[in-house]
Amino acid sequence: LMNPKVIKEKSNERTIDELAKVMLKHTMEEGIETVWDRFEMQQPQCRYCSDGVSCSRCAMGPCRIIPEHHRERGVCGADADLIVSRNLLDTLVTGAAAHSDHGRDIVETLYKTGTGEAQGYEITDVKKLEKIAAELGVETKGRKKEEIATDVGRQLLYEFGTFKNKVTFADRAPEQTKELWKAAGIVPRSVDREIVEAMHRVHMGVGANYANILLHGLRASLGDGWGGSMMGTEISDVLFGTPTINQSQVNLGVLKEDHVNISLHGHNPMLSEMIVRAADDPDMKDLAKKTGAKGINLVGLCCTGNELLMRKGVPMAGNHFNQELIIATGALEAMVIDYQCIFPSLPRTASCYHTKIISTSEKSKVVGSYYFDFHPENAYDTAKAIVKMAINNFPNRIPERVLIPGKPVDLMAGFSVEAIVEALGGTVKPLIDVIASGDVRGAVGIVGCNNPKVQHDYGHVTLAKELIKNDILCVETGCAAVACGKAGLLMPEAAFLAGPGLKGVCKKLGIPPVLHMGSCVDCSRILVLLAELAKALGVGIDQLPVAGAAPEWYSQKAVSIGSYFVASGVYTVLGVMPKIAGSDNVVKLLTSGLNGVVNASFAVEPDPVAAAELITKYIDGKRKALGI
Ligand code: SF4
Ligand code: MSK
Repeated sequence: LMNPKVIKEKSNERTIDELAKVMLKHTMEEGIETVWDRFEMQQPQCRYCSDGVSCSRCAMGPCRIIPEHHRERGVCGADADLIVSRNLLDTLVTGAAAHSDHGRDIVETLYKTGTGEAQGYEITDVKKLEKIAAELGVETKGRKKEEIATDVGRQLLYEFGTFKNKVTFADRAPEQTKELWKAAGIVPRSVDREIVEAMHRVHMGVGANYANILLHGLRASLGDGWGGSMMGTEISDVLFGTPTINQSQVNLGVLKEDHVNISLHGHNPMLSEMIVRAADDPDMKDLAKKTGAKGINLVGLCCTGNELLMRKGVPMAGNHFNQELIIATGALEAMVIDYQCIFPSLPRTASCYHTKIISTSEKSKVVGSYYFDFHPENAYDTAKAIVKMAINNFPNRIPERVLIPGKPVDLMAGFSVEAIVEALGGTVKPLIDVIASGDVRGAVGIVGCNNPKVQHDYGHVTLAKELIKNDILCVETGCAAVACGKAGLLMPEAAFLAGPGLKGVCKKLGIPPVLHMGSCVDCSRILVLLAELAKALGVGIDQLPVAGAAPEWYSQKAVSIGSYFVASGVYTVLGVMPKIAGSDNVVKLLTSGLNGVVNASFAVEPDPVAAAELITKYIDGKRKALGI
């Protein structure tokens, strides 16, 4: 058993989220293992793997590059540059595949909604469907929305394959940006092709030129950002509604002691939107009352939570590192998971409480969870069965073990590009005007996850606070947005922390200095916003006074996001070093060489205060180049 002083120190060191601190203390006292404990147990982590110079790609290996012991090549002859670049491409396309497969699931749901095969889904945003139809050349005149949806779905599904040879949404980028892609040979041809080709290129004896491998990584990431992810975002909007500005609440305090609490965790709104509808079913509400609960309380986690928060204002329980802590409250009847960012050990955590972990994706079965075979065809019935299971678990709760650690914080969310443009009065011009006048110096997209290498939420919150102080508007997605929500930065009142120019703009528009733009796939919303701004100014994205940052990233998806930001012309600062330090050439290419290709590059800066300085300097340089 740990001594109380150590417990207190550790909870303070591990997170800045005040309610998470309470829960961390509780888990340590109760002997419940968390991500931070496992991270500690993994120390020291392998130096060769950390530097990216270990390879176990084929059966002649595993190999490691250890120059001081004259091990300069793997058995096949691959040197450090090749091993590092192949590993990085592998990581990147794992992320691109995750996003894009999510996008495909959504597009298939649209298609099946059109053909009448899907159960319970509707086409909610017809205007957006028609806009996308026009981009794809799908006829809309005199046709039913279901017919249009079927054709739009079919056209987008073609873009995963090789026949069409086009990712239509990439046409949304400004001409200057597309010219850079053409010159570099990185125009994405199809969503799946770039990913599969990457797996081909990393096979032993195929790609042997590190620069060529990394360039393909940029192309695959563009297929994700402007393809798979953008489809995920856009078609989710068509099915479930384009987000509008709303108010809700965030942190573990959103749990209700007298309600059946169900958390929705993962990424894809296909299932969680149905759970929202099922929980509203009068039969379910009655059943909840019969078990002695006052009602059903749905709360979000990670990006499924962000999807629901953006569109439905469903309260958000927390980000990536809150997923174990919410179980330890003893007040959670069920955690419903779809896929991505779900700790495989959750059923182990849940086994210490009455919580049921309910998995729903064939792709993401988890040992120890209850599995429901969820498909668009059985969506509503399955959602009801899941809600019923959660309700029936309410009597198993042990009231003496319940610890809801505090009160929730208010936040504002729903800043889709459409909502931002509406708040600006119908065009992006007012935003350009305040950037030109210097009231807003620029904008930064802060995205990504939590990582135990960084104090939980510290990177996100500190960077955002430093940037807004410098009159730089922040737009955020994923766990970064949730971190800032918990810290109170997603409310208009947070404008008092901003510099005078940004403060004035926020006050005038009634918006926060940090805007929540959605889930990880919604980083594509940031691309669309950048494209709109660049086109209005008649420049490429690389010329805008903007930057990207991922202060606490951990996932392969974040590597793809960072890469499509850079490939689109956005300088991007990472708070965690990728596994590339073993190759000076790869480091050089990514941190400076790409400037000669896409006019943007990566930087790594673990200290968020120093990262803010870097970014501010960069933005000032871009302003100067634009003559503003
Ligand atoms: Fe070793 Fe080359 Fe095989 Fe990698 S691909 S494990 S470096 S032999
Ligand atoms: S959930 S990818 S931890 S942002 Fe999208 Fe959060 Fe990162 Fe997952």
